[in-house]
Amino acid sequence: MPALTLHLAKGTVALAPHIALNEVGADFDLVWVDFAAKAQTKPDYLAINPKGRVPALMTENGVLTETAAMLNYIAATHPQAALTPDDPWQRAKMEEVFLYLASTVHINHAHKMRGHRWSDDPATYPAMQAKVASNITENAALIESDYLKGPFVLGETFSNADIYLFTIARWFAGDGADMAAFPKLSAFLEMMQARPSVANALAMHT
Ligand SMILES: N[C@@H](CCC(=O)N[C@@H](CS)C(=O)NCC(=O)O)C(=O)O
Repeated sequence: MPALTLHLAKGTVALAPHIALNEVGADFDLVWVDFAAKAQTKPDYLAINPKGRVPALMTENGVLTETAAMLNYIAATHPQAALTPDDPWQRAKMEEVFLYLASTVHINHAHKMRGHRWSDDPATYPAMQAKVASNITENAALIESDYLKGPFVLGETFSNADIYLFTIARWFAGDGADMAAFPKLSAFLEMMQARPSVANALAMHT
């Protein structure tokens, strides 16, 4: 039985650890959480991740949540794949992207579907949804100008930052960003889709 089990749902940020597990050639199982049935809110899943979110990664040490932590763990336990740069500056730049994606971009995106997290008044949800396109467009512009050196986030070296950025940025068009305004990011998304680890995971998430 594989030592790693990833709990995930389609169309979510759980795609990132799924790609990373593919990338390092890990032996792992997938357990799909049925969002349509709100399985993430039910006791069985809350026993795995009390936050009621995916992804959650079951390891020999226990459960790990938070995408960025998971990507770091997968990289550290499979050093041959070099998903984390050795150079302290490059590593810090990767973490900078992780934190921006987790704390700003993903949160902006969540205002489209998950307004109930911020307000108990459904009448406020349309106003939150109306801000998503402009917020995400602003985020995409910063990524295009500052965070994507090209062809990869860190330049010539592939890293976990590419996996995380790909996962989040593929939502941008659906969030209302005009991707024609972001040629570097668009080329990045296209390049990443062709990568075997990504294509294999994507085939299961659509
Ligand atoms: N900070 C967490 C966020 C996880 C998260 O919000 N996941 C979403 C899917 S993208 C989720 O599980 N949502 C379920 C819900 O809100 O009920 C991470 O990066 O892992």
